[in-house]
Amino acid sequence: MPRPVVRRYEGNPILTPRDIPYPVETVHNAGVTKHDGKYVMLFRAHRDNGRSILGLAESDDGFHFVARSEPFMVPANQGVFAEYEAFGIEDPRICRIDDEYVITYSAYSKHGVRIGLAKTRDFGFVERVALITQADLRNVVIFPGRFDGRYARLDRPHSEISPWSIWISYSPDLVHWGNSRVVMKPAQYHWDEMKIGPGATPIRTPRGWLHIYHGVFPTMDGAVYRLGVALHDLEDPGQVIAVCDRWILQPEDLWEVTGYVHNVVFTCGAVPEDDGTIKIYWGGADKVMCAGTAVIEELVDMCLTDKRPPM
Ligand code: M1P
Repeated sequence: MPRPVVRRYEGNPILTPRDIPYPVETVHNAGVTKHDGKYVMLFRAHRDNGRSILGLAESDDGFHFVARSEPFMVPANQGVFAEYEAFGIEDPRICRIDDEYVITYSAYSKHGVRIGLAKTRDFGFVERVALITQADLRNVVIFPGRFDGRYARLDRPHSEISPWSIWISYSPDLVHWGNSRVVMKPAQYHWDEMKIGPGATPIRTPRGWLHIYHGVFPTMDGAVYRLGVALHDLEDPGQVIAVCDRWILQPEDLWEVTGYVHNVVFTCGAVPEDDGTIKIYWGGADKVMCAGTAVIEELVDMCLTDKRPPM
């Protein structure tokens, strides 16, 4: 049997609700980065009212994480953020820009889902900056770079006519976004035909920005969430160089196949290492956190050799 491109860590799941020192039902969909030599994981956790908060866990090796005693962020209780976070905050992504970490997260309320942007320098103090989308747009990942002086992000609006595609937008200041256009669409009768969404913060490689995204396939037994890879142009990330036609990870382990939502692997974070590998983190069945490793060049090769036709 061929070696899997993503090697699951043998100690999966790496973080579960039982590891959290406050009551939570799930620990999943975490953004992960390195800060001061440590891995920092911001995870989503459901409380037993069904609404989500963000917790923080730290690790020396990227696999053994210890959760802090208190949540990192809970829905705001005053001002504009309270209005739009009332139903919970979810799916954080972390992007390092200069000496700050920018966090994007889904903010749910009776008005729909928006994306909040917060900043921290040290994962101690965190400051909410702005709500950077209108309603019904999720999965914002920011590129860790500037393009002609502008920031760029990938996101995923809801639309019946062009269902759940990936778009790019640009901003001079991370707060005001525009020049939006679609860059990737679900491929009919492929593993990601129902919807796709940005996943981990893109990784810069010599051959392009590597983006690990999620794709969903509808079955008679419900939706199946898998992970795939795409390559974006280094200077112009709105140009998709290649999308791999094969998935790189699908639900297989027991805790990916069954949990809070069955048959889900969902990523919000991946950390490139100096040795050319990448640690990929994913939520298993919306219940636990898992990790695996891959060789970055192998993922890039997959994009280019198993490239699907342009959208
Ligand atoms: O339950 C699977 C996922 O469903 C939603 O993701 P998306 O909108 O991209 O399909 C989110 O609720 C996500 O958190 C969840 O893991």
